[in-house]
Amino acid sequence: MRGGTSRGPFFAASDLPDDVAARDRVLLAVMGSPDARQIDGLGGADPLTSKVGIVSRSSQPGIDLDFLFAQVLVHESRVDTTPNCGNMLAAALPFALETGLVIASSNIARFRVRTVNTGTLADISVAIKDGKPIYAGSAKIDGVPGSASPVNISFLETEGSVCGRLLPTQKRVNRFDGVDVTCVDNGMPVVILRAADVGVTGYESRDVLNANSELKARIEAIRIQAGAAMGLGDVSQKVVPKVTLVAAPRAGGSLCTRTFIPHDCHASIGVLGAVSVATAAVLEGTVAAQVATPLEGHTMNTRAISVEHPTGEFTVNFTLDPLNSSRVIAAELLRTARLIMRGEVFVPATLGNETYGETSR
Ligand code: NQM
Repeated sequence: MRGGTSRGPFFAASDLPDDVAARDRVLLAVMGSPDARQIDGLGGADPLTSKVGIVSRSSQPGIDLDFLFAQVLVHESRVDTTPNCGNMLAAALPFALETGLVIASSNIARFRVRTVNTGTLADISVAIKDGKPIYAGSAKIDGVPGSASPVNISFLETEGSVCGRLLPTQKRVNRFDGVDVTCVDNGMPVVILRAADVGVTGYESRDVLNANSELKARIEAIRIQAGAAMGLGDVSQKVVPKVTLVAAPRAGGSLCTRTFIPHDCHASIGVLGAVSVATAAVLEGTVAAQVATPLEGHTMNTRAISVEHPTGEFTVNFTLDPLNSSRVIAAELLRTARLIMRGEVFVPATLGNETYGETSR
């Protein structure tokens, strides 16, 4: 399925091994990792297309579906389920409708989905016909060609999803290696720094930034210090926190971003990465707020932040606590998704100690 600007296979949890180590061996084989080209599997040789969604009915009261996101590393024999992924999440409900995990009869299917990785909740709605998702439509998201039917996602209280606190260092600004940073977690732990402070403009293309190994080494050193200060321990082997370079907007948005996830520059920006950066932009004094121009037209308890990224922009609409305007109650955004194929994926007959007799579906 394509979910937002990401793509990967989705599985019913009941089709995968219960044992986590065995499950990860299967996922690595499915995607063809570790290998730069993922030549022996389905992975797209890029972190954005080396992702897996695992869906099941939730046993929690008031929650319809559980969605587990797995980042399958391209170059390493490792699967990371620490972070959320709001892009892959956009395909979870269409997958559940396709496979009968949930059944809906009206024109709009609206279900509450828990991202198991961090316990984050989201209300998701899609248009349906005869119980199946409608994929064609006029909604456009930057980073995906053409248009499609909207997937509306309303994230509820994503504060401190991985780190336990919205501002995990309890400060709006920290300084590492002489550079001011803001560490935030509103669905995704992100370290935000001014592009100009690390010697770039923040308007460079993804390819130019990916080729800048000096910049990458500098931000990785900052990320490792920030990760420890955010309570995440040694993050050198983890895909969080992400790093976002910010600069003043230049296309009518609120601020301009280039995000590293965490070692490759994102083609656009992650969903919850955007929610976290946009949240920092509404908190006075943060590095993001220092370069941001909020959009006009907000009310007492709503704000819209348009996050510019390498392939366009991403708008996040916030509902703030009326009693405390630095507290986000809900973040709403638009994604699209599409069923690309359905079928069986084959893994090698023997993985570790298990024998799969050639197939795993
Ligand atoms: O931040 C990329 C993506 C993501 C994650 C990443 C995401 C999110 O674009 O919610 O969607 O940050 O690794 O899929």
